[in-house]
Amino acid sequence: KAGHADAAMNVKLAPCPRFPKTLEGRTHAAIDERPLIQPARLAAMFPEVQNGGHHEPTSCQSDERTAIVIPYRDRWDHLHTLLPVLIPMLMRQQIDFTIYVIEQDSSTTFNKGLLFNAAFLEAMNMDDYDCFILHDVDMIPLDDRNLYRCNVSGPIHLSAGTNKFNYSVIYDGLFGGVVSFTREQFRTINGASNMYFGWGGEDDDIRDRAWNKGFKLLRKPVEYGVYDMIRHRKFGWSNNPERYKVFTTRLKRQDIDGLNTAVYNITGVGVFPIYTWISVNFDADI
Ligand code: BGN
Repeated sequence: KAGHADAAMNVKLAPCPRFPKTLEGRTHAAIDERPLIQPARLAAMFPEVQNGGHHEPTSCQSDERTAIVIPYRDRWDHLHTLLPVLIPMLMRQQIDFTIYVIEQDSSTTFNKGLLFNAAFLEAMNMDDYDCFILHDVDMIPLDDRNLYRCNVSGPIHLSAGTNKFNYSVIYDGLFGGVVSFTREQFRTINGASNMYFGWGGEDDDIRDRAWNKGFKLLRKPVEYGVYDMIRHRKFGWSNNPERYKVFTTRLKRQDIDGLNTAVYNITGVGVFPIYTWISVNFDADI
């Protein structure tokens, strides 16, 4: 009996190292060299990735379960340019991850905050995650030293530098692009505001929710917190003119507008080989 216990102990995996040896550092591929790879081929390229877009390290025990949340509408090319970079990077980083594409399936103006809330609630229904990476679909990570992990002292802004802003932090409060929240942080801040329709402001709002609840705001160094943003066809076409007005009352609304008031309809769930796809709409009278 004791022998069996010993054998069982031996197969128990060691904790994953803080800095995996599999990291490669900064990539030098140019943005227009990045191919769009359709899902069937992606699935064939990464047979280790399980249904729903799940993978966990096989050589060590990860201490964090991570949901990658990608808000989406009508950006097939962006999504399938991001994934061929993101999936192998997360595997090199030895992250225990599941990829969620959260699609706004309605013609109402895009609402990223509400998509974040819906994805958080639905992902937590499907499984238990410790860490959420909120990831714009057009942000291609350039350096795998930018570990996709959470930190208990505060949410992390991972996309410090992008090509669009010459790889520098354009203003100190910048908090958009790619950010991470622990499950508890996201719950404590009551998630994101549901009130930003269209481009701009929702990221400044979620940043202020975090400091308002006493979290430190962390940022990766631009040495490796770097991304290429895929060029949009018509950049800024749906700038939200109302955003300044909504922003003014953000802290008063924090506890009454967010995760606890997110209203959406699920119109489809697909557990595909490389991602879990959840479609929602925010249409009236639901
Ligand atoms: C800011 C936007 C951010 C955006 C960055 C970078 C606003 C403030 C509205 C109250 N903020 O100006 O949302 O991520 O630019 O493009 O518009």
